[in-house]
Formats: sequence, structure tokens, C-alpha cells
Amino acid sequence: MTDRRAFLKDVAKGLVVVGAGSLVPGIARAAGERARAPRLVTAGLPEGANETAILDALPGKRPLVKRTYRPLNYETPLELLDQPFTPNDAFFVRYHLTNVPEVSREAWRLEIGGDAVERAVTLRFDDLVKGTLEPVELAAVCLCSGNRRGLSDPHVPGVEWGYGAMGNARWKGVRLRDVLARAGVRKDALEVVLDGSDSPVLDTTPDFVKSIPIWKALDENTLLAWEMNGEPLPRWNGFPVRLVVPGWTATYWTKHIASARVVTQPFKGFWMASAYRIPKGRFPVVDRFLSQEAEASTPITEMVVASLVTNLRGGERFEVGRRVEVRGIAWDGGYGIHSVDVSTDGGASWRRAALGKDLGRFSWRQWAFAFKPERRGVHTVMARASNRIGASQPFDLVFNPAGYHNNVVQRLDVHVG
Ligand SMILES: Nc1nc2c(c(=O)[nH]1)N[C@H]1C(S)=C(S)[C@@H](COP(=O)(O)O)O[C@H]1N2
Ligand SMILES: [Mo]
Repeated sequence: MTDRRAFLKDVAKGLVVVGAGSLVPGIARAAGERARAPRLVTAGLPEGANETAILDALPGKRPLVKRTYRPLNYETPLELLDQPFTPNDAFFVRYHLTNVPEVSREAWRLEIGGDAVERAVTLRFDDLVKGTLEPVELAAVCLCSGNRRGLSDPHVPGVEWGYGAMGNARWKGVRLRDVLARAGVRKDALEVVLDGSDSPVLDTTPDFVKSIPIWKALDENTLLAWEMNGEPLPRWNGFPVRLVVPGWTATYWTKHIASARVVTQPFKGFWMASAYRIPKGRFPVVDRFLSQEAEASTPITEMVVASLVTNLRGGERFEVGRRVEVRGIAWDGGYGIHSVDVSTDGGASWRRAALGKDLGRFSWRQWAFAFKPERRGVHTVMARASNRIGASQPFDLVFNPAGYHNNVVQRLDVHVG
């Protein structure tokens, strides 16, 4: 079914609200840019999901699926995930706070401090880019911990993301560890506390401050990046500089980074102590964030293995005997994808998909599979990825109250007639 037909059907069912797309003060559209009339879509969520969304363009972005406007939460439409890298102007946007100031490269400063450095230092943009620090470029998936939360059953509160709170990009920057070395990291360093220049408007909202364990901060792949896919970072994706923590969910990828404090004690802020935590022992994760572990919960760390069908949403119609292609992407927390198996009969039988080019262990990997349906009726398409350490996707959702790590195998019904 086309989006438009699905939309009209949902209007008939009373599922969509027409007339949104308001401009909120504080976000001026770029000069000369015409505000596009918002379009309403069902965003590929399963039929019956009481989910609505609006396609709307932020300055510098093409129309994305708007989930919330204050703060800005926009996801990438499914069809734009059907390629090796996600274009910058299609990359999802996620904020916790409503106030996103514009920081120029000239005005940008990064303050390195904390009780576990020898000396506090302040870096400018040119110190990163034109200094003696070695530049590094790598491909990595940026995935919101809560991606697919809107598909959680039972329903959980939070931004009701569909499949598109994720993207894959080539990130260029310098190693965080090389920058921290300028300040001299002491032996008793435990965590690095990261803060961006966005801030809460109301005093009751806690500032978005995160920490990572010192070993992850010193990992050779953890970068302070200023380029994405060969271009400056878009404003809404962290301009001028953001942290890139390959393998870990994007909550740690601090945008518009302003300070990094190396500390000897666990950081107790709200976004560590109360949010972005998963029940202990429920997910097959390897990386532990020991200084932040509690009795029953622990911070989310690396991404769990997952896949996404990128050329079908379910509901398509095909002819008997005609070749059908199923395409998608698969990724994990940095071990690399081993294989993707596809079923077209609801899980009764499985065959291996062909894997696309390996773009690096932190990148997603494209895959493709073709079949010729021989009987009429509903065919249930499923894809299941496995990584190189033997983890694969669950058939039943690993439910948790915040809806994180939703990597349950998709089931897409297509009609053959
Ligand atoms: N400064 C700042 N950085 C941030 C956040 C934020 O709210 N403020 N959100 C984090 C979360 S939870 C996600 S999912 C990613 C999203 O990155 P993107 O907006 O570039 O897609 O940014 C991370 N970095
Ligand atoms: Mo996120």
C-alpha cells in the first residue's frame, strides 16, 4: 500500500491529526529556505499501530519523520536507510533539551579538566584540525538506544521511534585519547564526563551530561569528529565537533561537545544514574561499565546485533513465480556481521543472504536475498543477523521498561496473488 493510501485509511480510522507542523520560536528557518508544507505519513509502522508522524524539514535537512518538535526528535524515513551511508541531510536528529545554540568553529572551545588530569587545558577548533594530532576516519553506525521503542509491545513511554533513529556515516576526527593526553591523564582516572553546549530551558530539566569509562575514552576508535561523510557535521548532528563512540549506542556520542572532565569518582548525573539503564543480565552484551553498575541495572553499552529490511515495509503485493528481492542492513557493537539468514515462510525455513561490502566492523553491512514465491497467499518475510562472536537476534522482544535494544526479528507480511 502506498503511504498516501495508508494515510487516507488512517484518516478514515481517525488515527491521524491533521494541521500540525507549527514553527516553534527559537528555530528560525535558514534564509531563503521555503518552509515545506508538512506531509503526514504512517512511517512504515505496522498496520494497527496507533502511530502517526509528520514529514517536516529542519533547516539544512530534507523532510524527516518528526516525532517531537520540543525537543527536536526526527527520524530517517526507511527508504533512505537502503544505502551504505546515510546522507547528512537525511541523518536522524535526537535532542533531550530544547535549547540548541549555534556555535561557530571560531568560537568553539573544548575544556579538558577534572580531578584526574595533570593540568586543565582548553583546545580550539584549529588545535584539533591543524595541529599535530593524527586524523582518523572510520565508518560507524550511530544508533539511538531507544530506536524502535514505538514498536514495543507492551507500549512503553518515551520518544516513539520507528526504525529510523539510526544512520551510518564516515566520521573524521582525532582520537579522544590524543586530546586527553594534552592534559595528562592520571593513573586513578575512572570516567570521562562529557557535556555539550545545549542546555535546558527550564531549571527542572537536568542538563544532558554523560560519562564513559576511561578505557572506552582511551580506545583508539573513540573520536572527536568534525566531519561526517566528507562534509562538516550538520548543525543538528553536533556542529562543530561531536564525540563518536563506535560500537556503543549514540547516547554517549555527545554533540557540540564543550567539555570533557576526567574524574576519579563515578559521575552521578541524572542521565547516568536514572536514564539509559538496562536490567542486568537480560542482554548478551560484552562491554561492562562497572563504575556505574547498580544491583539490578547497568548503563546501556554496545549495540546488540540487529538487522533491518530496507526495501519492504510489509503489505506489498507480488506475483506468483516472479522474483522478489529483499534487501537490508545488519550491524552489531563492533564484532562484525557473520551472516544474515532470511525466511519467507514465517520462520519454517531459512536461507543465507548475500552480504555486501565490508565497510569496517563498526559500519552496518548491506545484504540481499531473492526468492520466487510459488504459492498464492501471505508470505511472512523475516531476517536474522548473527555476529562474529555468535550472538544473533531474538524471536521475542527482550522487554525492558525504557524500550532499549529492540532487536527482535522483524516479521513482514507480503501478499502473493
Ligand atoms: N549535546 C547533546 N548530544 C547528544 C544528545 C543530546 O541530547 N545533546 N543526545 C544523544 C543521543 S541519546 C543520541 S541518540 C545521539 C543522536 O545523534 P544525532 O542527533 O546526530 O542523530 O546524540 C547524542 N548526543
Ligand atoms: Mo538516543
